[in-house]
Amino acid sequence: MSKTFYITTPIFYPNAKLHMGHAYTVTLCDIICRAQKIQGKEGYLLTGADENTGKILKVVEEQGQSVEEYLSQVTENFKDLYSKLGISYNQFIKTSDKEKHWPGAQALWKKLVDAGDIYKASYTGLYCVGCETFYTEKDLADGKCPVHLTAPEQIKEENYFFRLSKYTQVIKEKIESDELLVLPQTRKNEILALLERGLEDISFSRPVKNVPHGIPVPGDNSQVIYVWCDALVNYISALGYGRDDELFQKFWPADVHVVGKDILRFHAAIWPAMLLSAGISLPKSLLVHGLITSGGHKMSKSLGNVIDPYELIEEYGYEAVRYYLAREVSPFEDGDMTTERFKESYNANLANGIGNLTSRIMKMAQDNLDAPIVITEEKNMSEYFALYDTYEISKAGDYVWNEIKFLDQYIQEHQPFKLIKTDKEAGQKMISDLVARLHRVALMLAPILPETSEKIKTLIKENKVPETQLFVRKD
Ligand code: ME8
Repeated sequence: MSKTFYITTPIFYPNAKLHMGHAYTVTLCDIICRAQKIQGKEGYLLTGADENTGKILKVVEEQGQSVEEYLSQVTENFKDLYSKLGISYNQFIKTSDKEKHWPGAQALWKKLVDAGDIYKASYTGLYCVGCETFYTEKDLADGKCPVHLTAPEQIKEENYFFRLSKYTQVIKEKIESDELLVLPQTRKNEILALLERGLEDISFSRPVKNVPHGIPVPGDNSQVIYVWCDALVNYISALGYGRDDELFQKFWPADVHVVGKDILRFHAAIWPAMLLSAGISLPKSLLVHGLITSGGHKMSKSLGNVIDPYELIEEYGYEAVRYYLAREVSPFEDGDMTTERFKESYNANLANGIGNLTSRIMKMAQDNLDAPIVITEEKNMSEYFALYDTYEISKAGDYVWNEIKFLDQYIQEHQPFKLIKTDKEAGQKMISDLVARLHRVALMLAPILPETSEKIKTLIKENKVPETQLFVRKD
């Protein structure tokens, strides 16, 4: 079995602030990667920013900043949120990075040219400015962009095209056979249906005037590489593809690209086609998660239902956010989030759940045990960690909280604090066993609540009650 585990987030656009949806993707990746590291793999988590977009030009102009200044500020903001969420990433790739990213994008472009899959054509197409994407009639919903629900513009341009159509059949076979595993099944069906209808060749470059800070097409400075042969390449350029490929040799193919369902087509059709054309192995899997809604609606400023991750972190602590995203949102479906549900779940499962249980057990331990318990090697954790291998993160959450509930009930029924008064030895044994089970809970919590996991382990090592409650109840 492979010793490495390479996982990626999408690279996010720098034109809007990151919100709970983005926080979800990176937190999910962090949890999955931590679980693999706990199981002994060398994990590598890549994230970054998709910066060569025309979308920022207006903002930059309005604010009187240079593109570089603007982008470096956005990167700081992204990194700030990641650090507040406790994300342990290995690299933050910026597509404006001429040293790290551009050689890879240009090297891949040349491979596509060598394979005969890039050609120049005059193109009239339906362009959605919001998506920066050309749509075909088939892609539109009632003549409108399916994402922005606005009518696309007719644009005529001279562009380079990529022969995507050529790869339809082989990609279909690879997805059908799970050689490229698309999870969940609903998304696999969705992409197979799309492939069944056939793929059209797509525009792969833009005139330089539209994105002056974009990556020049090798051999033609009048064009820049357009979105997908730029953004998608981050997954390999970050590993040194096209410059120094030590990391690439070590970590590619990716174990999983984690993406939202909005960018399924790009990752399950365009990216594999590019890799096939260039003779590079395909990623092993795509985990396509749903979108987070709030009160059943897409988060939007006009509805006033946008949930700001910073506010929740400020009020409840970052682990409360990680907990909610891990347990209350399934990676396979859309998930809903309201501040009311957040608070309810926080009180029930963190303050009254793990927080309370830790205090109860450690109080009995501190008062009645002569020394800290000795932890022997934990057995039978594999059933639990296997849930992470199939990305069943909310089930993993249920598993731990069932154990927490069980221990609460056990204490209720057996009352070790009373037993100790009549039979010291039996009472001490029961309390020691409870501490040992709490230790197992701490180990299981490590991917989701890494700080709490460490705190509990330390309390057990010192045989002490927490000085302050792990999670304070909110009224
Ligand atoms: O699409 N719920 O960038 P982007 C859950 N740059 N996840 C959400 C979400 C929501 N409501 N909203 C956004 C791009 N996301 C391209 C990607 S990759 C080579 C290029 C997350 O900033 C989710 O992961 O629009 C989604 O796929 C991604 O943010 C889109 O981010």
